[in-house]
Amino acid sequence: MADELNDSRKNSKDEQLDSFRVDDKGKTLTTNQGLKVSEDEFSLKAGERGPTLMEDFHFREKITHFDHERIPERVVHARGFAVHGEFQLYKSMKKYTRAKFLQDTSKKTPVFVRFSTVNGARGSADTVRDARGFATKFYTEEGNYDLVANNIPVFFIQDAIKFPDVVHAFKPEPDNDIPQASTAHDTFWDFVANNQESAHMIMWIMSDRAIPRSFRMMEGFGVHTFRLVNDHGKAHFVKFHWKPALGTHSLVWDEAHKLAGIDPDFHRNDLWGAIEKGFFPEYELGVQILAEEDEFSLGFDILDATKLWPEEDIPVTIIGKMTLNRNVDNFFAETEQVAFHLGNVVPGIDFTNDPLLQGRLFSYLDTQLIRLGGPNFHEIPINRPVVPFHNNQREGYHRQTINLGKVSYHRNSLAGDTPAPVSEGEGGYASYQEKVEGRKIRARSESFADHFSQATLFWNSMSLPEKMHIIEAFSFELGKVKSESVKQQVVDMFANVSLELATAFAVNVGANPPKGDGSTITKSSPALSQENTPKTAKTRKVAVILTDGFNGPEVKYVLDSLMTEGLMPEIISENIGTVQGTNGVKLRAKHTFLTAKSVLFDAVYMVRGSVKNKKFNKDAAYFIDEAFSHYKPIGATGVGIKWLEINDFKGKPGVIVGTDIGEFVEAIAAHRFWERMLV
Ligand code: HDE
Repeated sequence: MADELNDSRKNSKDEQLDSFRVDDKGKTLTTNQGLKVSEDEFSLKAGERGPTLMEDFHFREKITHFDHERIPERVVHARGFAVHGEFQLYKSMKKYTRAKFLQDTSKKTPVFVRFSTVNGARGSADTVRDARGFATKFYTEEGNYDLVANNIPVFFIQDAIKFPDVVHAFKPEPDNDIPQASTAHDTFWDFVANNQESAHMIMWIMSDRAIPRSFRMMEGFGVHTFRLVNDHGKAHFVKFHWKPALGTHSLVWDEAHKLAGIDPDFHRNDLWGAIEKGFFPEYELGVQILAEEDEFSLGFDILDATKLWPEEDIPVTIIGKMTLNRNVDNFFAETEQVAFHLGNVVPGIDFTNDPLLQGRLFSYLDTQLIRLGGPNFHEIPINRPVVPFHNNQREGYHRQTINLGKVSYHRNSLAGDTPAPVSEGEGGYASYQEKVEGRKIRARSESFADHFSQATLFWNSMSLPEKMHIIEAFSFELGKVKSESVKQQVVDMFANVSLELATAFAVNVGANPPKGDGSTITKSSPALSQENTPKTAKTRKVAVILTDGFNGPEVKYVLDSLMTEGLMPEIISENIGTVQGTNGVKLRAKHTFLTAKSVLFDAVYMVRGSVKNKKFNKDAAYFIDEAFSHYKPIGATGVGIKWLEINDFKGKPGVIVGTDIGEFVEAIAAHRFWERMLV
C-alpha cells in the first residue's frame, strides 16, 4: 500500500492511485449499496431445507458479480506482468524533440511497464519460446506517452493487414487447440515458408533471445522508425531501445522446458521477488537518430519493420534511465486493465509511414473497446494521465466523470468556446507536416523486397554456442511439424539465410539438404550477440547445498560475501528450518530438494556436511549434475569438494573450488560456461 511506500518512490501517479485504493481489512461487510450484512454464509430460504428465495438480493448481487468477474484476455500478449517505476533523463534531447519529458533532466516521470509473452493464454507458462512484450506508459506532464515495444527489434510481417494471418498461424491450431503457449507447428511453419518476409524475425525467435532468463535481463525495442520533432518543427527519424543494466541473458532450452512445469510463473516470480527485495531493475533508454535527408542512405527501407539499424552503423545514444521500483497492489485493477496504445503520444514524438505502425495505430484503441467494455477505459485509474483531461466526449458504458454544465460541443458561445484547443506554442499537439502524395494502391514497395540480408547479418553475428542453439531450436520446432512438404519448404527458405544453418537442421528433421548457393552477405553486427552484453553477478540466485555439521565460519564467510556482492544465496537442506554448523553457526534452510530444483538457480555452492542420508545424496547428485549440464557455475568448499571429485567436475570450466569469492562471483557473472558444450 502507498502509505508503506518509502517517500523516494512516491510520485504523481502513485498519489493519484492513492485516492482509488481501498483497504477492506477490519471493516464491516456490506453489500455494494453500503448495507451492512448480518449473514454471508447462508442464502435466504423458505425453511431450512427449502428452496432459495428470489428475494435474496444479497445472494443475487454476490453471485451476479462473481458470474461477471472475467473480461476477455488480450488477443495477443494475454499473459503479462506489470510494475511501477520512474524514468529520468541523463541529457536533454531538446535539439531533437519538444517532448518535455525528454528535455528536463531534473524531472522523474512515473512509468508503468507491462512485460508479456505474445502467444500464450493468460494462464500459460512464462518460459516458452516466444517474443516478449515490453510496454511502457510514461505518465508525463503533457499526457500519457506509450512506448509499446518488444524484446526483438524486428517483426514477422511488413504490413498490418497480415497481422491476423500471422497470429492465426502461430496460435494453437484451431481443430484441437494444440499446442498451448508455444508456437503452433504445421500452421506456423507453413505461414513462414509462404510469407518469407518473416525470415529475419524467425532467426530471432529461434535464438536465445526468445527464452530470456528474466524480464530484468531483456532489451526492449520500439521496432518501428518513429519521428522526433523539435521546437522549430525539424524532424529526425528515431529508433528506441531499452538496455538492461544487468545485461541480456537467456535460459537454455532444456531449462526453459523444465521451468514451464516446475515454475510456470518463473518470470513474474523473478520480477516481483527482485522488487520486493529492493533489487530494482534498471534499463537505459537509447535512441538511434537519423537525419531526414539520410532516409535512403542505409541500403534498406527504414519503413520496413523487418529491418534493424545495425548499432555499429548508427550508434545507440543513451539518454536516460528507467528504474522499476514498485509492485502493483492489485493485478486485475492495474496489470489487466492497463491499456496501451501507440497513438498515445506527446508533442515532439510522431509517426512514420511504416505500414505496420500505421495499422497498429488503429488496432490498440479498437481492441480495448471489447476488452475493457466501452470507450471510457481512459478513466480506469491505471490509465488516467496525471494531468487533467477535458473535452466534449460524454456518456458510454461505465462513465465516471460527472461533467458539469450544458455544453458538450465545440464551437460554442455558452461556455466561452471552451474547452478550447491551443496552439503548438502553448503545447497543442500538431502532426508533423510530412508531404505525402501517391496513387491509392494495394502493393508492397519494391524497397521492402529483401527478406534475407539482415537474417544473414543476424546469423553471422552469433557466437558458436548461439549458432548451435539456433540449429537446435529449428531442429526442435521443425521436428514437431508433421508435413514433410512444409519442412522442406522451410529448409529451402533458410538456405537463403545460411547454407550451413539450413543443412544442419535439415539433417536433424529428416528433410533433404537444401539446394542453392546460400548467402553472400558477410557483414556482422557484434551488438546482436549476447556474448557482448554486460556481465554482472548481481541479483543472481545461488543454491547452497548444506547439511548439519558444515564448517560454520567458512560457509558463513562465503554466504556473507555473496550477499555483500548483491547475490541471493538460498539454502537447500534435509528439512526446511535450522541447519547447524561448527562453531555454533546456525543458518536457515529455505528449501528441500522437493521445493527447489536446479533450474530455479543461476549457480550452485556445494558444501554438504556430515550427513549420510542416501536419498539426500542422490537428490544432490541429480541437482548438481543438472546445473552442470545447463552450463552453470558451481562452487564448492569442505565435503562439497570431494563430491565434485567423485562426479569428475573438478577442474572443469566454471567449477570453482575453495573460498576465493572473487573467482566464484566472476564465474557467476559469466552466467554460462559454454565450453562444456564442446568437451
Ligand atoms: Fe501489438 N497488439 N500488434 N505489437 N503489442 C497488442 O493490444 C498489433 C506489434 C505489443 O502489455 C494488442 O492491448 C497489430 C509489434 C505489446 O497490454 C493489439 C500489430 C510490437 C503488446 C495489438 C502488432 C507489438 C501488444 C492486444 C501489427 C512490438 C502488449 C492487446 C501491425 C513493437 C501490450 C492490446 C500490453 C498488444 C495489435 C505488432 C507489441 C491487438 C495489429 C511490431 C508489447 O491491439
